[in-house]
Amino acid sequence: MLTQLFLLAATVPVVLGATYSLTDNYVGPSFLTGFTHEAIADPTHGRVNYTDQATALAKNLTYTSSDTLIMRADYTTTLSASGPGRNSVRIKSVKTYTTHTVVFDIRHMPQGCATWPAAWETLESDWPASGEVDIVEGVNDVSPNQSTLHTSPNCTMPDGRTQTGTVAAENCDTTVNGNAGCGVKAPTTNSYGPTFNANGGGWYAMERTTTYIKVWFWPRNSASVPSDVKTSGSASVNTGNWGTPTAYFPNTDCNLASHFGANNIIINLTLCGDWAGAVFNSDGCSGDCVTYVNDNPSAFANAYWNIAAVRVYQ
Ligand SMILES: *[C@@H]1O[C@H](CO)[C@@H](O)[C@H](O)[C@H]1NC(C)=O
Ligand SMILES: *[C@@H]1O[C@H](CO)[C@@H](O)[C@H](O)[C@H]1NC(C)=O
Ligand SMILES: *[C@@H]1O[C@H](CO)[C@@H](O)[C@H](O)[C@H]1NC(C)=O
Ligand SMILES: *[C@@H]1O[C@H](CO)[C@@H](O)[C@H](O)[C@H]1NC(C)=O
Ligand SMILES: CC(=O)N[C@H]1CO[C@H](CO)[C@@H](O)[C@@H]1O
Repeated sequence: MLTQLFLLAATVPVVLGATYSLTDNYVGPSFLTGFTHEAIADPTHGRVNYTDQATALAKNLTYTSSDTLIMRADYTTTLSASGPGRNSVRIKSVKTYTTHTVVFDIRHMPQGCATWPAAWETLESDWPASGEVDIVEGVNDVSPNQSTLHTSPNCTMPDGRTQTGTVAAENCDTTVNGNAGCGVKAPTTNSYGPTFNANGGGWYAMERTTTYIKVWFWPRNSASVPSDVKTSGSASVNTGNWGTPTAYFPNTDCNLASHFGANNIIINLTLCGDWAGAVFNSDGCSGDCVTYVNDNPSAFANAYWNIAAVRVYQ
């Protein structure tokens, strides 16, 4: 009996979740008012020209219908080597969020050599002091497909966390390990890129409290996706029913309250740049990344996000 009790206690997550109510339901056209297009120079030095909303809509790089947001890189224009990069999109929520839960219902993410898509949260004007949570990010169609925190100093993650993913690194401090952050790799092969897309995508969710940050991923056909995640426009979610997260970032060796402030939700797609460009050849892509982007527009036909919804619960 004692053994049973002990086993039971040992398998229950240390911190259970909570119930949250829907506060922002970004679907279709509401992305055009709830998010801004950031026509900025890519801070990660990608071969892109981030377009403003008017340009993105006029060129159909951003497209919405009642239940769909499409955002893509241009896939018809051959670029001049001396001109700007390939037109692409980067959007940022108008609102900022502190403690909250967010669900991304994604049907397709950008794929192809040179692509570097990311769905993440930060406050650009106060980075890294306000923290950064990369919910899904990868390059050139390959792993790590990981979830990562990037913070100011004195924030590390402990061994032995209750999570399904595998640890890539434990120090979240941007000033160490070349800003690799403390990442956890998703265990499922269909969590990123072509396999994610072939499977109809799925749901990424992130819960941020003052004591932990958790990230979950469920493939589209998963038998274990919670009903409140699966239901479009679900009025509330109970993260306590969501099971073991893919990534669990507790506050045991990191004061999350002091390392994370109000963050925007950001979705971007760059090409080449500091990460995708640096590992282009070792990821199985041929030639020079920038030349590839300039000369091969049709290679970017599948470099698009198709997002059903981003739902924020507080
Ligand atoms: C680059 O983006 C800017 C801002 O949206 C836009 O005005 C410009 O036309 C784009 N460049 C090209 C070559 O399309
Ligand atoms: C714009 O893009 C959407 C989504 O990819 C597509 O369905 C639509 O046909 C495109 N419109 C034009 C005018 O090309
Ligand atoms: C995602 O990462 C896992 C390892 O954590 C790996 O097995 C899988 O192949 C990766 N998926 C893709 C599409 O790269
Ligand atoms: C580092 O964080 C711990 C809590 O995780 C705190 O007790 C300690 O004072 C912090 N040290 C510094 C130098 O900020
Ligand atoms: C995919 C991509 O462009 N990701 C980057 C978006 O921009 C921020 C910085 O502004 C980077 O940290 C991301 O890696």
